Formats: sequence, C-alpha cells, structure tokens
Amino acid sequence: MGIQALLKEETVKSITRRDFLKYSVGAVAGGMAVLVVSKNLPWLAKDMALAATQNITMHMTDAMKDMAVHNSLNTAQCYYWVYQCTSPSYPAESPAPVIMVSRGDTINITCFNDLDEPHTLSCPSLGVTSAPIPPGQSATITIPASICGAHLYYDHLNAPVNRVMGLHGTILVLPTEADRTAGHNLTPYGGLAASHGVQRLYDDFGRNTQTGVRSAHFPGLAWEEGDSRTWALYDPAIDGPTPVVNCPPMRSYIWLLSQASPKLFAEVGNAAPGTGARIPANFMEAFLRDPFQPHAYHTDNPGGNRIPSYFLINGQSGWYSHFSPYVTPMGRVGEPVVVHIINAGLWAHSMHLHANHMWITSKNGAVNPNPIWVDVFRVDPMDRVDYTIPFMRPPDVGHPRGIGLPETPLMTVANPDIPGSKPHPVWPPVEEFNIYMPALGTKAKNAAGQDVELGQRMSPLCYPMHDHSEPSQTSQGGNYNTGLISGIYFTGDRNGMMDFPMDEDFHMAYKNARGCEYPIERAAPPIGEIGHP
Ligand SMILES: [Cu+2]
Repeated sequence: MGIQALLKEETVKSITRRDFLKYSVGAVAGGMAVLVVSKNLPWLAKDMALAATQNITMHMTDAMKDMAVHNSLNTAQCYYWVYQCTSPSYPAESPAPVIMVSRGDTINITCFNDLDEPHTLSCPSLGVTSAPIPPGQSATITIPASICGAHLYYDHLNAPVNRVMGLHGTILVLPTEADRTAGHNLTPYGGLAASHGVQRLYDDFGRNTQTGVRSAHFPGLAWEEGDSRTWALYDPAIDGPTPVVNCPPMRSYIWLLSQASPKLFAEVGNAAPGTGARIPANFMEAFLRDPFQPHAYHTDNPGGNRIPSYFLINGQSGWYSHFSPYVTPMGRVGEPVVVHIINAGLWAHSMHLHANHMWITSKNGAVNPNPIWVDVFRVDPMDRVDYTIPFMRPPDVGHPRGIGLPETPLMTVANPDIPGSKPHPVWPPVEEFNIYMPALGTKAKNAAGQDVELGQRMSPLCYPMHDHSEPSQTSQGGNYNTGLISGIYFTGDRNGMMDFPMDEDFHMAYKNARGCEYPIERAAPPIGEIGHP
C-alpha cells in the first residue's frame, strides 16, 4: 500500500486528556498492547485458559501513525513498517505488542510478509535468527522463552533500516518457581547465587518470602509478591464491598525506545527495494547527519532535513507517555518495580528518573553482580538495560537519618497561609494533596472551542523521568516536554497503609495498571489528617 493511500484513510482526531485515559483501557493510544500468553500468570488473566505453547499470527505491513502532537490544527503523522498482530487481533502499531510469557513457554509466530521485499522476525537474544520471508509468503517462527528478562524481536535484515522503520517489539520472560535460588526471593532473572548483589537486593525488598524475615530498609512487598488484602483504611462507603488494594506481583515495565523521521520514513516507503533511502548507508547518513535547516521538522515543509523529529517510548511521547499506566510506573512506597529498557533505534538515550535512584541490575543480558545506584544511565542503540526502582520515599521528604528510610518523619510547623494548617509529620504531605495547580475552576478553550479544566490535583505525587539527551525532549522540533518523557507516581505508602487521594481521571488510568475494577469511581476523600498516625 502506498503512503498516499494511507494518508487518505486517516481521519483527523482531537482528543482531550480524559478521552485519552479512557482509550488507554484498550491498546489503541495508551501504549503498547500486552499479549499474555503464559499458563503461569493466573494473576494477570484469571479467566483465560492459557497454554504453555502459544500460536500468534502477525502481518508485516505498513501503517500511518498519528504522532503525539497530531491534531486538527497540526499535521504530525509518520509512515511506518509494522508487525500487526492479527490473532489475537490488535490495531497496526509500532512497536508491536509485548509478548509476556513465563520461562519455559514456547511462542509460535506465523508471520505474513505483506510488504514488497524480504523481511523476517528474529530474536537473537533468545537464540532465534530467522530466514528471510519473501513478499507475499509466510513462515512460522518458533521462539523458546529460555532466558528470563526482556528481549527484542525485530527484522534483522537490511540493518538498521527495517528495524528502525518500526519492525520491532518486546518479549518479556518472567521467572517461574524453578528459577528460585533455594531459600531466597525471586528476581527478574533467576538462577543467581545467594551472594549475588542482585539476589541480595531483591531479598531486601519487603521480606524474604521463604524465611519471612522482614527488611529494615524496604518494608513493603517483595518484588515477587502481590497483595489483594484490604487496607486498614478500607472504607466500604468509598471502596464498595470488594478489597481494592490490588498490587500485582512481579511488577515489570517495558521502555522500548525508538526515533522517527517522517521525511526519511516516507522516502523509504516510496523507494523501490534496494534503492535510495532503503540502502543502509544512505539511511544512516540522512537519519544521523543531515545538515540543520530551519523549519526542518514540519511534515508540510517540502524541504527540510531527515534527522529524527520524534523520540518515542513504547511508541508514545509527551503526555501520551507520561500519563500512560503502561509506561509510567505507578504504585505505593514499598512496591518495587523493574523497568526493562530496550533501545531499538539509532540514538543514544540517558533516562533520568526523579524521586528515586535506581539500580542498574542488568545490561545486555548480563546480570550485574555489583549493581550501581544511580539516577541516570546511558542506553545506546540496541542496548538492553534494566532499572530496578525501589519505590522508597522521595528524597525531598525531610528525615532525621537519611533519604527515603522508613522511619518517623520530621514534624512541620503550622503554615498561616494554609487554612487549618497545624504541625504534622512531613510525610505523607497531606496539605499538598488538596492543592490544585492552577486553582480548580481555571479554564481554557480547546481546539474545538470547549472549556477545559486546567486544575490538576497535587496527588498522587508525580515526579518526572526525562532523557538527558536533550533534543529527544521535543516533537517536530517544537516545545520541550512533548518528547521522550515519562515519570513515576506515588499513589500511597504501605508503611502507613494508606492510599493518596486521586481524582476520577487519574483513577481511570490507575485501575487499568492495577488490574482491578473499583466498584464505584473513587471520589477524592476528605484529607485533613485522615489515615495519619
Ligand atoms: Cu531531571
């Protein structure tokens, strides 16, 4: 299919943030779809009959994608080559769905090549390099989920063109009981020596699930532990008859990084196989070294250069990535997570997280015996880097002994500018919870001329994640903060057995991430000193 035909089929969409969060229930705009295919993951798919061997059908085809800054006033689209999953059925998207399995499972992907030159689907880190599939033909590729962790599947042909054009996705292999080091907690990797630094770190989260010994540093849950209990604060009037804690075990996120150049990708789509921009040297030269030109990024500019104008995390950017529960870790203090970062593109990124430092627990399949504790780490093209985030208290919380430790916080003084303020422990920050910025009722017009509420509640607590490779923070060469960004949300604290208040629009995203349907929408409860010792 030609690019022009795809363009004509596109409809122009303009959605509000609230609409976006509703869409994120599905797989269209909220981030990558997740295919859960393991028989060993009942907590994610209670009512699905899952087998250890899964058969998936994909079509290698092309698609026109609406980018984050695309709306009725601004054209921002990009031509892609994609793996479209047709069984089970998902919309065409790059990246392709995450395939989430348990170690020991087998994945069979029947792959149809609907494009005009040979392509393939390979996963070298799981030992699979597939033969070329000619145009119009198909092949079934068997991938054994033999190694725990996150793996990139992609078209390795004509490198790096086919991969960078969008033919890539992630396989996440979770550990099973067989991967447990006897007497110790599960890690995302499996089979580590008891003395290994990553094993000791994961033993220190929450408690040792085998011995029951609790951690002094990180009270809360072990990484492998979920929780469906009722809070001490559980209130049937707010929460309905069902417990709503719902914290999933093995909390894992994927940050699959890529970059896009609409001009260059369109040239590739319009070139004949083996010619022009499809020649790797030509593609690399344009993508990385085209000279600067003003207004180079806009799709309507017939001139301009061909360097990337979009920088994507799971195919999203700007507030689409920042507010997606599939991209941005959201949870309580005491609920540690692992983030698997894979760079499928050609640009080096350095993902910097606020609020918590993280441990670099694995790089390119090698588990780090002495993991370093940092706030930023570089991820080069084709690197696979794991951040383990402890979900400890943010370091700006005043503390007698040191950052983030689970002990009695310092006391505030009364603030005469805040009605009802009286001294209380600095954590949790109960006064911030009821502040809206700007003030509730502050309105602006959207592109359709409708009033939009601008006030955002300072709860749950949100901290940014941004890429220290600064050009990646833009889209179309435009405003900062529309590019490769995410964040981290603190929605409560297990130490105090409390949830922080959340308004309805945030709650829509949160309940998707937590795999639970609240019986009713949780309205913002009165705060005051609620829940505080
Ligand atoms: Cu920063």
